[in-house]
Amino acid sequence: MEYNFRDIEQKWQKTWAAEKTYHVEIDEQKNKFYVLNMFPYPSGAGLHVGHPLGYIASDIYARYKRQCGYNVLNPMGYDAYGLPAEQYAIQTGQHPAVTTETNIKRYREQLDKIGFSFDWDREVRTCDPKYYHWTQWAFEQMFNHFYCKKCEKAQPISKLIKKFETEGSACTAHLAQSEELHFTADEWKQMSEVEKQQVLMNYRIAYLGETMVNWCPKLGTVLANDEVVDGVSERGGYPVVQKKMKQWCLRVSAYAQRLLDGLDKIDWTDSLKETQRNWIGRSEGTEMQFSVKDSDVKFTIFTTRADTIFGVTFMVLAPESELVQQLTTEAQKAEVNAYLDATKKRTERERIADRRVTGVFTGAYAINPFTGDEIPVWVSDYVLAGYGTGAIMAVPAHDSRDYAFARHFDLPIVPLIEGADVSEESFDAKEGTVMNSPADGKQTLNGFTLNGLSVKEAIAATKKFVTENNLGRVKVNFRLRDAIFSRQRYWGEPFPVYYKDGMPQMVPEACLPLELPEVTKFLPTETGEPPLGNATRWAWDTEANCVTDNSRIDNKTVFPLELSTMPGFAGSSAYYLRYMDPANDTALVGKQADEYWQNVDLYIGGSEHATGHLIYSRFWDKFLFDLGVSCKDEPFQKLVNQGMIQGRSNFVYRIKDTNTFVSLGLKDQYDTTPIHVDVNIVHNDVLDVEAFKQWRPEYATAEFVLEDGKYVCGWAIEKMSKSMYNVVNPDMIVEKYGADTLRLYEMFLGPINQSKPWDSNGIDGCFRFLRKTWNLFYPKNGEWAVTDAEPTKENLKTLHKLIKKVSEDIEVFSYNTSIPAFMIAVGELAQQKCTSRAVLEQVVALLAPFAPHIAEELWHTLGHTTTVCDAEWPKYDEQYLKEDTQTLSISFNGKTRFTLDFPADATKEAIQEAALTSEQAQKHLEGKQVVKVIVVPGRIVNIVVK
Ligand code: ANZ
Repeated sequence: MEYNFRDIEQKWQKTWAAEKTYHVEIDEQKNKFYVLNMFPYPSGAGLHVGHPLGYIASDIYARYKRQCGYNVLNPMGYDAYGLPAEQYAIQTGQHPAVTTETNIKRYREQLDKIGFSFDWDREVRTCDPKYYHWTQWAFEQMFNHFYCKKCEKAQPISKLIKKFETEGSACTAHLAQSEELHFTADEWKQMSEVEKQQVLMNYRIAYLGETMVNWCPKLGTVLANDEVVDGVSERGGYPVVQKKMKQWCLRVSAYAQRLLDGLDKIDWTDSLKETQRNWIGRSEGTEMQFSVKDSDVKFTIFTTRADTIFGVTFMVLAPESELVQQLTTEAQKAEVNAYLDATKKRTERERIADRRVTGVFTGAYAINPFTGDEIPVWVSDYVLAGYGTGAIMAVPAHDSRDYAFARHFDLPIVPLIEGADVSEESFDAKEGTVMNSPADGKQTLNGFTLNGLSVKEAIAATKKFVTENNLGRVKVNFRLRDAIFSRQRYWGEPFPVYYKDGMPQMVPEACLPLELPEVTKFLPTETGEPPLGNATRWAWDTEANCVTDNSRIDNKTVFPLELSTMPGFAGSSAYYLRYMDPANDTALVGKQADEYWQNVDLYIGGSEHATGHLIYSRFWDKFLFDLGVSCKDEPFQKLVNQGMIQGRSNFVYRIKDTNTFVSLGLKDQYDTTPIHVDVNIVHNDVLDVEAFKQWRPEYATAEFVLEDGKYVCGWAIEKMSKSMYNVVNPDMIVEKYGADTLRLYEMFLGPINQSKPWDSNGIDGCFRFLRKTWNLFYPKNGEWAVTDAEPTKENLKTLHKLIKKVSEDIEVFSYNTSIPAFMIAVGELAQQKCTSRAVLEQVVALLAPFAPHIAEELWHTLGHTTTVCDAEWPKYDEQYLKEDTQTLSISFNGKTRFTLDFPADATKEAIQEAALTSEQAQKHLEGKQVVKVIVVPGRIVNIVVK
């Protein structure tokens, strides 16, 4: 029988689906293993060969673990909310739900052809109300909890209300909060309902906060930093301004320390952990209070170098700081306001990246709490509003940005050590510090000095002094910000929120999900409200507990619903939990499912999610852990980043001003222009000339200058993209070579974590290998040849070498090295004319994770009636790998003369004896006396003679 991959693959895909081979349930008798892929956004373009790379890698591992006896969960779903579908809706009027559905169908068809072991019964779609029910539920929980930093845990807000009733704000010192508030229990009791709600908002984990956002008035929406380029929107080029807006936020920052500590407990790459550590950005420093001359105002700065207090020559406020208005003198008002207007146009990212020096003097002076010196207070956008306190003490002799500022505005630069060099040359711009020595020879009015201390000691001494004298406090700051959680978009999860007296109220939990309403237009309304403002039925009836017509809004029992929707990361934050128990309609995940599946053992996905999804879902999981919903406080135990598959583009060379194309080797003889040609009509860099003529009408009459009767194309490695015609569709490969070849080839391309170009040229090799494997079973005239013959020693050696190599490789995801090992083994077995069932059966079991279709077919032909997915993973036995003989070189006085074979386990004495008495040795020994024989088993025998 021939290797007919088409029939085989279709047959088994159908059987697997019909028999639910990949369906998995809790099985207390077995250990679990949870494999997860980052679920795809189903885009209109479908999958290209780069997409399945990670899925194949995880599928191999999932299948391997199953064969090792684990109960493996390997689910798949769709991250189905998102911008492209909404943009498409705006352009064409096509409802995003419709395009999303179409795209999902196409993805599913493509995925099905590759033979993944996904349990499709567990599929989730983030846009499905049954799914986002639990996204909304989690949001409500976050709204109803605050974070206590002392117990490092989320707590119900009802607990806080009780505390306020008895102690006022005394208990808030250890809480994660937007702003420090002070009130007594009595004051709390006197507050109106709205005032109380305002106070509580300060502590909620999901809260409405005033944040600076990139606002694009023309598009009517907030934009993410990477959607803004040079102050205008990336799409459309409309002006973007910095605007303070009320937005839903998640208090991710409350979890900063836990997010940092958790990294030590998980098996991720060092580089990914480092990226997260930097993103979290823990910084230990001091908050110090400065008073203002001729004013009651006091303000606080954050510094990591408290010891540099003697070198402060000016102070700087962030333009957004409320202090700017409070401190600016009449005389400076106009200048300051003009500056504030100018900086509004710049995004925070531009401000960090840009080293242009700008700023303005407020007219006010602060008092140095150590020396009593008067220091001018400036405003500049190099100080960021959202970090520390949004105000700094500037030490130009020690900090590069302060230095540049001082130079620009001609402010004094005072070194900590009298007379030290503060010239431009002395500045180590990279380090950002002129010198790292603490102040010497300076002291406060009351005699505090830092003389003779190291920097570290000086910082500690200053901190102590500051704390003891009530000048400030020690403070740990994190760079990690709270996440802005609202989007002015249509195609996202609606917030389960309505507004009463201007304050948000949660839709009762029992009424969830709150379904996304229909709208006639997907654009913002004429009055600038988000697209949900176009819905006519988007009000909440608090009596009937249901959505109702906007016309019924009376703000007594019927209230307007929230118009923003949730961002992309909402639906992807807890999806791994939902897969454990996808049909549960009373909980996100039931106790039993959660306790059995625990968390993801192996997560495979792109490294571009390092600071987005992978921070948000860790945060989300920790919150659910606090609630007792998730039993593990880290969602993803091991994480592997797969590399990108780049495109391998092909070129043809058109002779200028003609329709004639010249082959690569001859192109230098002409004046030519390279043109991208569709890689799908090029095979091994040879152009299919007829297909080329049909490719484009303008090439129908093309002529060719060939070399050796062929048209050879040029090539280059580029991003895989439609515009470069280098997109390879996996369907085509499956059609031509089969899914098993595609799977093998994707893994054969190189190490999973590296980026590498797709190069169809090598694919034949993988196909030939599978055919050769097939031929082991059907060697002569396609006749089944497997026998019950005892395996030979050689057979077993080949087999066990393969078991060892493949088992070790899989454990470290080194699939690209397993495949050559298979090729070698199959070659050897063919040479040995091995027909032994005992050997061949095990080869099939080893191959099953990589090429499941051919393996399943052979497995059944071998007489099995259950799936190869449950074939026990072969165990390797060291004894078969032992060599029977060893070949040693025999030298005389250090000169190698010949080699001899010895039994592998021969003793030194036996080797010596055999070497000396061997026939070849006699002529070298003739007339000589043996002085010494040195035997190194496995290496050499040296006979010293004289
Ligand atoms: C005085 C000083 C002297 C500083 C010196 C540094 C070096 P990290 O480590 O990142 O936490 N800073 C504080 N708040 C800021 C803000 N909102 N925008 C911009 N810069 C800010 O950095 C903390 C240091 O960055 C602080 O310590 C402060 O400058 C500055 F030789 O204070 B330093």
